[in-house]
Amino acid sequence: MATVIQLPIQTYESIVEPDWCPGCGDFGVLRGLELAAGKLGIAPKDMVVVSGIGCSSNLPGFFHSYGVHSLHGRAVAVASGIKLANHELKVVITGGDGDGYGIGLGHFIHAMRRNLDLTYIVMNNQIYGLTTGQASPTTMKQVRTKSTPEGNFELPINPIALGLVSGATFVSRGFSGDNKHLADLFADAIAHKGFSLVDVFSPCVTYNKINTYDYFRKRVYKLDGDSGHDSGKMESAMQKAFEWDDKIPIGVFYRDEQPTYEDHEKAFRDGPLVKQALGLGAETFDALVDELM
Ligand SMILES: Cc1ncc(C[n+]2csc(CCOP(=O)(O)OP(=O)(O)O)c2C)c(N)n1
Ligand code: SF4
Ligand SMILES: [Mg+2]
Repeated sequence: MATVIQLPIQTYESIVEPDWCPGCGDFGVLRGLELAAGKLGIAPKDMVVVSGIGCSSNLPGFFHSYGVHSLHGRAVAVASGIKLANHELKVVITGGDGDGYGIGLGHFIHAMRRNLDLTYIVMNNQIYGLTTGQASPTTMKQVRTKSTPEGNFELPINPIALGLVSGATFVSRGFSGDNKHLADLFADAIAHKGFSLVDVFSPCVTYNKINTYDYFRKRVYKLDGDSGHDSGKMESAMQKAFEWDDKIPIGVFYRDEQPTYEDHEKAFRDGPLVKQALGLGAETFDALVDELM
C-alpha cells in the first residue's frame, strides 16, 4: 500500500472567507473536510468539490481545490459527469437538505443505485437557510416555519433509510458539534470505494430554533465502539436508521464493498476518458466544433 503523506489544513484554505452566520454548523463541516483531506493527503489538484445552491452549497468557494458551484438540486448530476470524465479525481459533493433531498432527490437516488465512487456530504439543518427559513424535506412534523405557520404536517424524509434502500455502500451520519468524529467520518467516506453518504446535523442558528446544538448534544450517541451495532448488517443498520426522539445515532450505519459503476464501464479500461485519444482526426474534430458551437 502507498504511504500517505498527510497535509496540513492550511493546504485547503481558500482566499475567500466564509460568510455564514457566526455559529452556523457549516463551519464545522468545512473544518472537518479540511482535516479529512489532510489526513488522506489529497492534493487540491486531485480533488473537486461540487455543490448546488444554498448557504451550505457555498462551501466549495471556501475550500481550496477544484470546485463547481452548480444549480439548485443539480450537484449530484454535475459531480457524476466529472467523475465519468476523470474517475481518478476525488469528487466530493457538498450541499443542503433542500438541495439534495428536495429538488435534487432523483439524481441522489440514481447515483446511489449506480454505486458511483462519490462522497456526498449533506449539511442537514432541517430548513431552507438561504431563502430565510422555509420548511425543507427534513423539517420535523409540527415545526413552525415561514412556510408552515401552523406547524409542518408533512412526514420528513429519512435520509439514512433512503440511502440504505437505494444502494449506497457507505451510509453514515455526523454532527457539526463533534469535529474530530466528523473529520474521521469524512475521511472514511472519501476513502470508501463506492457511493458514500454523510448526512450531517449542521444547525442553522438563525432560522431553526428547534434543532439546535443543544438539541443534538442531548441526544446523539456514537454507533462505533460498544453500541452493539454491526455496520456490515443491513437489518441492524435499518433498525438504527429509525432511532430518533431521545436517542439519535451518529457514525457509520452501513458499509459494504461492491463493484462501482466505474469498475463495470468498459470505456474506462484504457484509463480516464480525459486522458484517452478522441478517436477523431483533427479535421473531423474542427468540423464538429464548427457545427455544434
Ligand atoms: C430552481 C431553483 N429553485 C429555487 C431556488 C431558491 N432556493 C435557493 S437555495 C434554496 C433552498 C436551500 O436549502 P438547503 O439546500 O437546505 O440549503 P441551506 O441554505 O439550508 O444550507 C432554494 C429553495 C433556486 N435557487 N433555484
Ligand atoms: S442562515 Fe442558517 S444555514 Fe445560512 S449561514 Fe446562517 S446559520 Fe448557516
Ligand atoms: Mg438546509
